[in-house]
Amino acid sequence: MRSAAAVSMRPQYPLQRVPESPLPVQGVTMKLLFDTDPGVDDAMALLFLHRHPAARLLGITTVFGNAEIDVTTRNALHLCERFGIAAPVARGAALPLVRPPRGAAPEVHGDDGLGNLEGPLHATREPDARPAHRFIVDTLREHPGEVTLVAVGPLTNLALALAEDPAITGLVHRVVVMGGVFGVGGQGGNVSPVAEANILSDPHAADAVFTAPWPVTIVGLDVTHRVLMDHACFERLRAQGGAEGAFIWQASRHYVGFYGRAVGVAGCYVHDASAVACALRPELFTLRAGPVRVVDQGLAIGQTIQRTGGRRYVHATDWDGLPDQQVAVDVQAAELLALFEHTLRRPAPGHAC
Ligand SMILES: [Ca+2]
Repeated sequence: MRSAAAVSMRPQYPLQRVPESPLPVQGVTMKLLFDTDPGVDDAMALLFLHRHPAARLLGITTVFGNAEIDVTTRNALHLCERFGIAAPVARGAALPLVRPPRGAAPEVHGDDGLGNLEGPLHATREPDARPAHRFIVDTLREHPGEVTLVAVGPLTNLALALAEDPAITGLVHRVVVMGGVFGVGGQGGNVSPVAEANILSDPHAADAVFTAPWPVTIVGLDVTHRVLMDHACFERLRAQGGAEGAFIWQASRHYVGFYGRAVGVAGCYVHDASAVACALRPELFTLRAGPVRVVDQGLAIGQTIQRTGGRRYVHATDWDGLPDQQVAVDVQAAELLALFEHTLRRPAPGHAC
């Protein structure tokens, strides 16, 4: 990985309209890349992708975040081996581009990043020889216009890929990000009053990703905090979800405990899997268009701000000339949860969720 100092934060793109991005026809396989920092909810999202019949996972790229990069990469490899996921895993960034790392989150995701599972987590497979950002560039070039890039961790790998090859903005089908919070309905952040964890972990990278001329959909806390997976759903997955469902139940015990103690909810919010759902079923979300910037210093570091309604401000021009991105402002939560559960559960004819 190149050093942070060598990375240009804002590659100079020719100003262009973000092309319309037609959705794949229903029933047609969707090619996806999954950028992730497993992470309990990352594991849930990965297994959701793995089990969905329309998803063709081309690769997994890892990033620091919920745990250190050695741990998140080991966890991705372990999940692939454990559940027969053939997609290659490419190891990504160990540190943010500019700011100091925030450190891992064992209080949320456990010391092993996967909820303190019993026993050592083995992985005999080796990662792809390429760093994650090069793997992303190569994959987008191999499948021009076809790949949906789902990113559910800090956005460092995506920013490095943009810096290395700005032309990838014209090669991706769509980018779907789990991150940020936009104050919809008074929703606040989860690591500061205004910041969400993935964005605060690398605000410079997030700003580079959101201001690049490619189609980005941002699934933030405004919607993920409306998708609450309750204890009954976890129990149904444990009983009827096969090996994946049993794993999700086991790995989520520590995570659900954190939510109960720290947030006061019974179950957990569905963060990363909501981004996967948005990639697979975007009609479940209400989106709002407008350019998005990220505060990269000071009291509000990590805050995501969208300029809405096409309004221009004479004395605030930092949003001018940037592409409209899509921010999720509402979600059909019950339908999303049903999609997740039905995808993970073994067929159980005559038994409704
Ligand atoms: Ca994550």
